[in-house]
Amino acid sequence: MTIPDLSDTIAAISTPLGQGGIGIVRLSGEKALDIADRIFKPGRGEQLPSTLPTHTVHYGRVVDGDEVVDEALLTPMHAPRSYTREDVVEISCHGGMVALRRVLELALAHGARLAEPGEFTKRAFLNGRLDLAQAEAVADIIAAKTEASQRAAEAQLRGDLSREVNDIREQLADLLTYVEASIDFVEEDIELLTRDELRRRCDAVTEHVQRLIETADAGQVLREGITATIVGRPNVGKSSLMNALLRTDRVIVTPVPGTTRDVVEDTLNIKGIPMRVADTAGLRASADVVEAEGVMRTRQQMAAADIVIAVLDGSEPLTDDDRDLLASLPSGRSLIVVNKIDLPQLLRKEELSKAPREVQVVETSATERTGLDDLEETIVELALGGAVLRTDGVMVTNVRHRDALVRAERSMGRAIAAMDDELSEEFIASDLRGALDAVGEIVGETLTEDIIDRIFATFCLGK
Ligand SMILES: Nc1nc2c(ncn2[C@@H]2O[C@H](COP(=O)(O)OP(=O)(O)OP(=O)(O)O)[C@@H](O)[C@H]2O)c(=O)[nH]1
Ligand SMILES: [Mg+2]
Repeated sequence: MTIPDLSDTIAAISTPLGQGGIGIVRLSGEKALDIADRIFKPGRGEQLPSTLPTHTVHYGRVVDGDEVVDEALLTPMHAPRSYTREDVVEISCHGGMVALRRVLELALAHGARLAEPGEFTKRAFLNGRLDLAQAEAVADIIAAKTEASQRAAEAQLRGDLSREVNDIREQLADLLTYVEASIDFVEEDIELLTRDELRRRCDAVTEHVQRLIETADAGQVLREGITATIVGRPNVGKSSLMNALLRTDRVIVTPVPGTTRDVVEDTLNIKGIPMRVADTAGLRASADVVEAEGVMRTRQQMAAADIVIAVLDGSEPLTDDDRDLLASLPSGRSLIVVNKIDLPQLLRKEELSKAPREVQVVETSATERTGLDDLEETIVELALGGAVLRTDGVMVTNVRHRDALVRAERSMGRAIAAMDDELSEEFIASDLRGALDAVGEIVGETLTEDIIDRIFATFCLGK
């Protein structure tokens, strides 16, 4: 990997765009302190920002020549004790867009370059403060939608995943050394590690890799969340159920069938899993033009969602529209909700066999708020598909990491097969190296620059 030019000093607004009490302009690089000297006058005394002690906060004014741009607080953080390991200056000014832009423009006018998205974190990575898995965790923390996903990202930032990955890399590197040594010493007929011992240790590494892969299904659900669509014929209580899950009156509910005409989406937290849920227009065959369009959108939603929640009205016998819906439920990712169980029940349960066999049935009353816990549990079960959400231990949440582990596992499989077939050491060594490279991608040891650039490009500006 070629190291990109780190000599530029970068600057960006690091707080969200919009109005806020305060906003922060951040600078990082060799000229950060020098630029601060030119645009910031500390409140008392004639001291220049570059002479102030590191990690201290100073009141003063941002100035453009003689003109005062804003009152602000300045925090210098000298290299290497900073986020990027470079000299960093943070200027906290008033959080209006005009003030922030002017401070940023001043920094740019005095020699800084506008930072690219994720460039501060990229520098932290390139300067060895974080490895790639940890750097990715920074973006995950910012994007986390539930406490559980935030906790998983925080553990990754702390280095929990990196430690396990580095442990695997060390073991692989050891094995590779033995195998390569036995290639070099083949004439002397020295066997540094017996084939049995080598085989045993390869199995152990493979198992470790597999243990991590096993956490990835749940991990991905936790990081990326799932999407669910609530469908059913008009008036069965879809919107009421959506509101009950959200614990708000987000969607309009009326006794008139056909109330919801478009797809209404919101995000909720289901036992720690972020879920994007969509309430849809009731499905029925005969409908006006507007409703027909709604029905079409409902079908699109159904096709795209991870989970389809089909709602039936327990207080009425099944209708033809219900039967059509049950027959069209995608198997493996649907569940049936029999709603309105607070009313006398006229729905005959035997008829639910119209649905694919494995579809689970949950009974609720959206208005009385009963059965919701059961519903949430069933949704989580379906989302995880047998995978377990761990509250302790390392979890692989990132598809990129999972993909690297799967490739490592395959390489290990080939290495073990080569041993079993008593092939020469060269074959075993090449597969072990393949596994080592694959695992190294997770922490960023073995990746090309453009892939690394692509990873950081998904970060937000100013991070
Ligand atoms: N008794 C009872 N009434 C319910 C329940 N859930 C919903 N309702 C009522 O059923 C009617 C329709 O509810 P909605 O939530 O608007 O139904 P919907 O499926 O979204 O209907 P459309 O948007 O028209 O497709 C309203 O009058 C609700 O108060 C329930 O569990 N029990
Ligand atoms: Mg509705």
